[in-house]
Amino acid sequence: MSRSVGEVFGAREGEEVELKGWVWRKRSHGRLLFIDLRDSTGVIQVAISAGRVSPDGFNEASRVARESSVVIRGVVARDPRAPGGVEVRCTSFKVVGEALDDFPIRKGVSGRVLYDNRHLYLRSPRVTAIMRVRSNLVWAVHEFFRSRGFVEVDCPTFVTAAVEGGATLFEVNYFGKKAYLTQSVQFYQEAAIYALEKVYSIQPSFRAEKSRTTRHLTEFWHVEAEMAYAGFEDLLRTIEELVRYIVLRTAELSARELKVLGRSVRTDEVEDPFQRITYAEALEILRRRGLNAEWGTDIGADEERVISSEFQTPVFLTHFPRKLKAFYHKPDPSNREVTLSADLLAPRGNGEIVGSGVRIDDYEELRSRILEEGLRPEDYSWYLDLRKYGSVPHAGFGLGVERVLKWILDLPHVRMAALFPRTLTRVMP
Ligand code: NSS
Repeated sequence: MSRSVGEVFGAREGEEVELKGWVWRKRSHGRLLFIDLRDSTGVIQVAISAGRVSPDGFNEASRVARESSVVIRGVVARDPRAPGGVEVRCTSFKVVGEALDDFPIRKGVSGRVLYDNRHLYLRSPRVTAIMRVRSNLVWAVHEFFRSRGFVEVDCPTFVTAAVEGGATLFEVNYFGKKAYLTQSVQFYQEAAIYALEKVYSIQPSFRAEKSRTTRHLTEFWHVEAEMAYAGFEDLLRTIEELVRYIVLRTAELSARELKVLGRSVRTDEVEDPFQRITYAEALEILRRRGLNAEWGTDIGADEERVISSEFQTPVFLTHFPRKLKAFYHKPDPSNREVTLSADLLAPRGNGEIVGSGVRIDDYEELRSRILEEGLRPEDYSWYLDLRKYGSVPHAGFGLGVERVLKWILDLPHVRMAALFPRTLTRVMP
């Protein structure tokens, strides 16, 4: 029976195993060859000596090029000289699919070459490990919501109106009509809570953002949730518990991958209660640090870096002015200039990972905010309808999967967290 590389590391000395994988690296010492065999679970050294395999097998192994697919059989041996202390001493070697050309992914090639060849670069053990951590992270998100009675909903991608302002919409020709790719499924979730009360989704969102930063993708995966009968405090508590759960659970599920990456997750960063500061307090920090920060200043990447550097935990930035937030945000009843909104900033300059808020639940108030923003109530007719039939206080949030992974794994760029990243300059491969 075939075994995975990961299993072989735990196998008995002397056990016979079959492995199916790819040639990651090769070293030749005349009649002794070493192949690092790669599969989805790791890399293991295979020693092929001329005396142990058939002459045909040895010939095939001598000629085999990097990234050819192979099936090998052999005996498990503990050997302190082998990476990870285990090797397989080969008894049979068979090529399944020969590599026809030199593999373009080599040590020292530029980032551009790596991402032009993302379809091949994915095979690198480090990228494989990141994708596994991502999968664990998404699993943790499902566990969290399922254990709390949230229902998963799948929302449309073609939409007809902006959620987060019109500037970042991708337009699509929808049989001669104008449609857009969704920026957020929030409005559909708001409709769904009147049936399901607590819902969540994990879907792609699209933003035509012309920002060349280390944290912007034009297509990113968005964890979003919406809760009926929820207020500001419920909202912040849910976000904090989710983020803490994601970090701790992903670390727990990803021990092997973290070893490959040479990383440990900073679980200490989420142990204490997350700090909270208002927008007004954030401005004071900025001023203290010599930045120009008048009321109404947008909190961009640079400002976020300065603010989050003052805290060891993720920090909630709350009560943004109405003008800085989308029209649906509910004004704070005790100061209507600001909204019951909160962004969560990750430590170490990673910036915003969550955007959230309490929604306006009053029909007339929502309609007048739509008009005030220069939007057309007709475009939001069904969204307004939700406030006509048994409206309730409600709140929700959105969290970017790639941004959270960037923070947890301390990656230099969000593109490293996406299988095939989409950015301002890249839609291929
Ligand atoms: O624009 S957000 O702050 N908020 C919303 O879209 C709400 N409508 C969500 C909701 O309440 N249901 O985006 C939420 C998060 C943000 O904090 C980031 O983590 C992520 O989505 N995000 C992005 N990640 C990567 N690239 C880009 N361009 C991006 N934009 C937002």
